[in-house]
Amino acid sequence: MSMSRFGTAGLAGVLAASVAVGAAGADTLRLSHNTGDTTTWHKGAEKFGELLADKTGGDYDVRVFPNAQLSGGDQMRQAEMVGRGALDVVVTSAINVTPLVPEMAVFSLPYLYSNYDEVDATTQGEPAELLEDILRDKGIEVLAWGENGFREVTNNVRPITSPEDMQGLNMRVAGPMYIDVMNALGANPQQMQWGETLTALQQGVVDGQENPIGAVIIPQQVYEVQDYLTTWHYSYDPIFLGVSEELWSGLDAETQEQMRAAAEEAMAYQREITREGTAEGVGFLREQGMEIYEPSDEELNAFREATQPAFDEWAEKVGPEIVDSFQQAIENA
Ligand code: X2X
Repeated sequence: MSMSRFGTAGLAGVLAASVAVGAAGADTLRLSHNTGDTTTWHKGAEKFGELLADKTGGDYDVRVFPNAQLSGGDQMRQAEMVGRGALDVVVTSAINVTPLVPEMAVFSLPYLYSNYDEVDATTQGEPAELLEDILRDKGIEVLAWGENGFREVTNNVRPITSPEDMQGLNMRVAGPMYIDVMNALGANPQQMQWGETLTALQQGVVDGQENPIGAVIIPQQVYEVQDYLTTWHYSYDPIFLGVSEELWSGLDAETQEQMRAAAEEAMAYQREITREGTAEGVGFLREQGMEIYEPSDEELNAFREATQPAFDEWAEKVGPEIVDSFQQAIENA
């Protein structure tokens, strides 16, 4: 969907109204996310709209705005806007919320998780509720957790096989914690909006970036502008679907239940297609001409050790109560 459809005045109107009345008298919720319209984030958001319309008998529907267009391209600002009721719904990843809620960095601590079972024990279990409580205080009701995924590194300079290979590379990163991780590896990190990254890679403004294969690298064709990928799995990033407390608290219990069920089903679907895309991803990327390096466990350990200072620094920012709860659930997974 393009902004021109509304014209300038029309878009201002959409931004001003909390809940717009859409076609056939349905209340239309505006949902913002910060990737393109080919990603699994977008598919999950569209699925939420379909399920919500279905479950509420057409009382509610959803208009999905990709590329953070409702926050002027600023992917970090979406959560804050939902928090104060300026947007109805957000689908975004944990790292984008760390300026508002630093504790959200817990999910993405370098090498916290080794596999999906460990991930699910936290995002689909009690540890995530600790974050939900904090987000509620910031005006965001989290309805369900989905998946951006394990973030893999790509670049145009050389294959990355050890921490030393990262030295001096100009790396685009999304958020503050990744700046510290890249610094620990001796790279030159630069914070940049995702919406500007593909052009920056193409023009050589930066050498590389890191993102998950199934959710982002394949659907957004990162392989067109990057030569090398290493499956270093250094950081996991969940997404979530959250609605503004202002909207949520005004809904009756039945509608809340329908909306939560729609979100849970939509994010379960989103997680499934993301994992499928990731599982088939390495083969596909090779076919597209990328050179893929898959580190051994021993090589992964070298990356883990090199990024430990950033883990320690951010574990302190997150706080021991939350970190312990995550580590405990991971041990029992
Ligand atoms: O900006 C990114 O790298 C992305 C799309 O993964 C996030 O939103 C964190």
